[in-house]
Amino acid sequence: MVQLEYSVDEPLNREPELDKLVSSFITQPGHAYDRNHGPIPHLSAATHRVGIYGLVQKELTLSISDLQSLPQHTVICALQCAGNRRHTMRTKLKEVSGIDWFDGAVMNCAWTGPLLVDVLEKAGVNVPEEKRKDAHVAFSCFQTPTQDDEWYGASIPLSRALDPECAILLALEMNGKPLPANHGGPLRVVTPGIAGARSVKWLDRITVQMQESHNFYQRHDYKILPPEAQTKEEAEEWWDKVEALQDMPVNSVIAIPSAEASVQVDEDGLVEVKGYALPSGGDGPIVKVEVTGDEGKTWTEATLLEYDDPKETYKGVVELKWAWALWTAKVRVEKGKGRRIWSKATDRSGNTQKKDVEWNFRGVAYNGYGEVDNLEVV
Ligand SMILES: Nc1nc2c(c(=O)[nH]1)N[C@H]1C(S)=C(S)[C@@H](COP(=O)(O)O)O[C@H]1N2
Ligand SMILES: [Mo]
Repeated sequence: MVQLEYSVDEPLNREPELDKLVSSFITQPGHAYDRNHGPIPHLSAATHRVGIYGLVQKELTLSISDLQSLPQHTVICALQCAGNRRHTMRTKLKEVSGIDWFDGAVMNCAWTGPLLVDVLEKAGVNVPEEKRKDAHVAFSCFQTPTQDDEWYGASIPLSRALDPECAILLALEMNGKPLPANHGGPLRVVTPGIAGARSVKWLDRITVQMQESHNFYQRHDYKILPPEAQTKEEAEEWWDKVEALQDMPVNSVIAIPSAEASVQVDEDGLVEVKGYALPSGGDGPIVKVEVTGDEGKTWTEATLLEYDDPKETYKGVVELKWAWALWTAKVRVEKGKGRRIWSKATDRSGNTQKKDVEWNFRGVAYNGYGEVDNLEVV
């Protein structure tokens, strides 16, 4: 019997305090958010197997040590819930449906394991060239029921899975240690640049197929519905017409100071601001973050913090295009109450945050300016 922690009715969902979250470039497990649609299974790395099925030449069943014997890759990438910042959409625009995430449903970790493409090549993808653009790779976890389905599943386009540049990983380690159970141990998918919902934990099965995953969370959730879909009933007619959310948009968040804080200006009359920024999908890294203390009249360019790895823990990982950027800035804010600060990030491909974004029923992919409100500046 698999030991379960938490339950379908009360799954573990939590996010860290923002000042802790931005205190280190690599997020330690104690500062990482948890998002679960059901209980957490505690699986044994000694007996767990993953099946490779569907449109392949040879079906495979691989153990954790089989996966360890393939070439290992380490990718530093941000993993974020599509609902990160939902609270801002809910309070600034209009009520939405979903967990009230603030700005902390994201972690930036070093993930290690074989590339999905290497495992797929071992099985041999059996989809004719002309059909490959319409094919998908589905990931399933059958360990426990979830809140809206009997299992958990997701899929990504096959083309993305087969592109080594996209770095889709079957992760066995998080920050150089075996994956903890709550983050999907002993095996999870990590989909850099793609919404966390597709990074299936406790992975049981990988299927090459011509349709997207049939799981509720692929077909009936995690989509940016048009604003006409205002209620659950109205949403029903849209789920099949709107594409599943894959790439997350460029984003930034102000972690320090926190909303409603009382902050003191320094001798130059400036307030110190700190936060993180995320590139859009595969368009990273972040190249610029700007901050304003006068509602956009003037913008100050933030300093992007260099990632230094004194112990060379992640030697060989040179590419940071999938990672977040931590930044600091000093910005002029007039003394008084009710002050606000905004941030705006730009990635390598020129994607920039806009001040406001359109409301959507599930409150996913919110990426209006980063902001803190109601500051008292003294
Ligand atoms: N099996 C399984 N995988 C899952 C989920 C889940 O509930 N069950 N939640 C998904 C969602 S919505 C997110 S945002 C991430 C959260 O990963 P974390 O709990 O490690 O933060 O896992 C994804 N993978
Ligand atoms: Mo999520």
